[in-house]
Amino acid sequence: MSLTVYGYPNTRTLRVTWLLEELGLDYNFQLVDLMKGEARQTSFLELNAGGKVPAIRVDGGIITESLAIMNYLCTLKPEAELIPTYSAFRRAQYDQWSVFAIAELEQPLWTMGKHKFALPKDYRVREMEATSVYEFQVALDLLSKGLGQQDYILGDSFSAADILLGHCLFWGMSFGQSIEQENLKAYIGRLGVRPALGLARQKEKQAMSD
Ligand SMILES: N[C@@H](CCC(=O)N[C@@H](CS)C(=O)NCC(=O)O)C(=O)O
Repeated sequence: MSLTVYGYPNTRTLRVTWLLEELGLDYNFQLVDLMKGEARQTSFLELNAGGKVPAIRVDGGIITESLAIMNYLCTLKPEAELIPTYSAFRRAQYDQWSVFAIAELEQPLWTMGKHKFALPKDYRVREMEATSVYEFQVALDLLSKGLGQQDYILGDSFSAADILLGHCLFWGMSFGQSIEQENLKAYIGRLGVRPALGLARQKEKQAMSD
């Protein structure tokens, strides 16, 4: 099977490359330089009409949307158990926290990003910032309660939901958001030292210098 990730550093692409490194699957990283407008070029729009990364090509087929890509990749190596397969209830908890990451934790960060740099200038509303900061803090409190004293969001074992949540937490820090909950600080520390994350970051760096 041949697998290509279309991506750009410091974006949601990291969710996919981090997961691939955790799974130990081979892949090619194809840089789509967002700063040079490559995502808006016809060749890329033919792959992803939305002009966004990440996208993956698997044996000729294209998948977009980071969560869908992640869930698909987990099915390629079910024995890694990065999505629970042993219990429908566990799977539902995995879905709950993945959707929470996208809908609650990511959404205010993306709103901040859109109104700072991503939207065309005329559509940016400065006042969205305060609302988004507030919403991110509400989501952090919910995550903190859900995590409790567990090491990972589903308990003792690491899952792909931790990648999504961890990515949003790193994103929040890079946007200068304060994260005061002690259990979240420890969670960030635990996720941040995973070798697979380091390998994924190296791959991105390498792609930029090739
Ligand atoms: N919902 C999509 C969002 C993808 C997305 O917005 N990607 C950003 C980078 S993180 C992008 O490609 N932006 C380029 C653009 O909008 O021009 C996902 O989770 O994959």
